[in-house]
Amino acid sequence: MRIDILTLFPQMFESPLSHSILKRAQDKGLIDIVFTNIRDFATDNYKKVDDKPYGGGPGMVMMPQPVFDCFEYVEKLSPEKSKVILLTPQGRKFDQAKAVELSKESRLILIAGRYEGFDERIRIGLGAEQISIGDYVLSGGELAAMIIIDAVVRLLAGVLGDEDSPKDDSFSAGLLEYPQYTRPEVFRGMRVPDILLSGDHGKIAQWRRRQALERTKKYRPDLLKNKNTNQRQKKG
Ligand code: 4FV
Repeated sequence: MRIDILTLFPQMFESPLSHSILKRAQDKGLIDIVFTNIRDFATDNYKKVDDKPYGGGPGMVMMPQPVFDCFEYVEKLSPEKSKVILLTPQGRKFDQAKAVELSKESRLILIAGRYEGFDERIRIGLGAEQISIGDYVLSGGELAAMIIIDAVVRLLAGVLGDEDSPKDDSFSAGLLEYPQYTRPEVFRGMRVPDILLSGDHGKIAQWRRRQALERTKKYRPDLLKNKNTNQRQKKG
């Protein structure tokens, strides 16, 4: 998978992408991550990429020209069809289902904004999909882009070793994950549930399912509503 990132702060990505799973995925050639600085496409001497909002109001807005020119330059860098994503609080909320969907693309182009946001013609003109990582305002879209990269790349074949397969991730079945335990059997008086020591995989799977359901009911009942809605929709 090729991932292009358009940003005013490419250096912000250096550290998060150069450790553990994401570094290994790049070293294995499973992903190719390319950064392009939007400011390199500013046309005036001051390398201006933002301007005052029409109609007044606080803050500054990302100008269309530098983003369009940067995008059209990046698009030509590779023949693959790309999925263009604008990171913005106005976007559809990112979730595991969207991560799975994006992991099937051959190329992603992520556009990270700054200031108060993008001139609306950027969204319209680039036919970009808007994605939000949550209902809060960040100082920039870079962290949001990193979160999407992490959640998508770990789903790509060959990225996660078998030891940590995403198969029964939280949310993959629309439920929170069941409780996990590892050695020792007793820690500070707290015992591992006997069922997990029974070796009866049928009973263990049943216990885990029940635990996942109970936890979801307790901590995220909203997920159960979505789950039932999705199932009803599937049944049609
Ligand atoms: C954001 C979010 C986010 C808004 C203006 C950066 C900031 C500036 N992006 N999910 N929440 N972006 O807050 O994706 O462009």
